[in-house]
Amino acid sequence: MGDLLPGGAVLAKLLKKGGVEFVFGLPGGQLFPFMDAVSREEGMRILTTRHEENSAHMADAVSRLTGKPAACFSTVGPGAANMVPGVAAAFADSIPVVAITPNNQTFCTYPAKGSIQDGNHLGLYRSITKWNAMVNQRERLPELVLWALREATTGCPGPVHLDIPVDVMYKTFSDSEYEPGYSRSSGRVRGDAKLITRAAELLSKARRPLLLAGGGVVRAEAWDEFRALAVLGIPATTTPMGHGCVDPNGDRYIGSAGWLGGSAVHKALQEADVVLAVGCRFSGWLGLGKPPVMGTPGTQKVIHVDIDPSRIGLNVPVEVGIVSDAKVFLADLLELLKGRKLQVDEQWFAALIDNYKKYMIEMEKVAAMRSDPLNEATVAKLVADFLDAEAIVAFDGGQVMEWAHTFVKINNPRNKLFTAGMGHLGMGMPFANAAKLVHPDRQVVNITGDGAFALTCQELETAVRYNLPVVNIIFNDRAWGMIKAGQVGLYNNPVGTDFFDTDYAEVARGFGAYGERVTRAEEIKPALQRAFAAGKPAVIDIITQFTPHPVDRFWVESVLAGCELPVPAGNAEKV
Ligand SMILES: Cc1ncc(C[n+]2csc(CCOP(=O)(O)OP(=O)(O)O)c2C)c(N)n1
Repeated sequence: MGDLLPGGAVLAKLLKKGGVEFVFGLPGGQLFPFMDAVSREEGMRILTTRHEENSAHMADAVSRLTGKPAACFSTVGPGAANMVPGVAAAFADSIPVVAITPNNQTFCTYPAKGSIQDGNHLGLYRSITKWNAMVNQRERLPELVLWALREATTGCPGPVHLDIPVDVMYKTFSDSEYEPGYSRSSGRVRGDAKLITRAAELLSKARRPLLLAGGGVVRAEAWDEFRALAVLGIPATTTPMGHGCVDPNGDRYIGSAGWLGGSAVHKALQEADVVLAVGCRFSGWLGLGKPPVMGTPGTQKVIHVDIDPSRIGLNVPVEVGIVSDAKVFLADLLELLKGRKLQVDEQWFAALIDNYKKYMIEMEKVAAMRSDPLNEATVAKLVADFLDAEAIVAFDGGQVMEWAHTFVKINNPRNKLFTAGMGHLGMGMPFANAAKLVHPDRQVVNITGDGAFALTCQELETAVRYNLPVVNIIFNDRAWGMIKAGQVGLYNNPVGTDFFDTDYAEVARGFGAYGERVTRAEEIKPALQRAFAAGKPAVIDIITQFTPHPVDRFWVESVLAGCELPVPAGNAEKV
């Protein structure tokens, strides 16, 4: 018989077996065996954050960047509650994360008897995870950890949660008990050949076909196959989750990221006669597949490919629904389409490309305007121009996020960090910190609003402690800009949306990071150079003013669709 290991150490070994390398969390007494074991386990790293939400955000980001699951942990009760927002953001985007909470002893939980920090974590996490369980018996720990990993990473992926009573965490196991094999399905789910043939026929006859990549293409690492399909001469775009699957430098680019992509994407989504949507769920970024973002349901033939059968046909009626992994589907389709003569209306395609070019010219005009304080287009453009092609960019904040989407070119989906499902303000810094951990040699920036930044700015200490020299670029309009604009547009009454003028450069210095405040356009590039040269986490606090964006109308038209607005939507969009 080998060593006896506490449950926490068994948990660490099993997570490693399931491919988990990074574990993020915030300590509590129930977690000592686990933290001790992870720190000693070769090939694993444990990092602590300054708020549990950010542990979950960091695990989420690692999973997006590497394609492998990562884990996060919190303590009992308040810690478990604090970790919820980060797990919820991963759930909304189908990202595999293993969230671990300890709980009080088996003899006094479920139902709880009033121990300190008692919490029904199972109930708390049920609605924000794909699967969750309590380890209700010491013997079941190995089985349930492996089950959790299997659930997180197979089918449509997603976060899972394990609630582990502290006595299970400390009780010892012999090696015959803790070394079960980890078996899970391998290979990829292949779609029905007849349906793929039908999809190929529809596409090859379509006059206005449109290829649409969602997060499923990214998860399946199928962006090369998607691009190969686009090369055949079919217009292609993406959802915000699939952003990067289309080459933004190609001469037939029309924009990406659902309605954030601007007028040509919108035109393509409305006018296409056949839409091939791969790994996409027709979320709000596509107007749930309806006007004003897409055509009237039923007027467009939709070929919907997803790993999850329950999503097919949910928001839009489909002509062909194919349950498949994105990568094998795209390869199969490519084989069928190669050599076929497509019927794409070239005039239509040319009009889309022209529309995109004109849209960008208009956007550049806004960026070229000089104002005091600077407008957000100017700042976004100057930052985008500065970045390397391989920079990893976190998109945080409200209005700033729209302007960043306009100018930052994403050539690889794993260069973009954005919580599309939740639109979760504050994710930028923890996501960027995780990116620097995974890719220490790449430029990593967090483009954010002042409101979003202050939600998680304590993570500057985490970045300093682990030497993660991320550059945080704050568009500081001293307000919840996007929300204030909406209040003004609809009620002419901004309520609680203006801030005190906080000097975030000074805040950064307080945390031991590099900080600089910028007020003029010509200072931006030198400030970025100094921030990257600083060799430590940095904050550039740029004084800006709210700048309306042409896609603002979609917030009103889709987010507030069906509401009785106090003024016509047309007035609200002029905010
Ligand atoms: C966690 C969270 N809380 C609230 C919101 C609602 N919200 C959306 S945009 C926005 C304002 C963002 O302000 P800021 O980050 O300063 O960016 P700006 O709009 O000023 O560019 C708010 C509060 C949200 N999306 N996420």
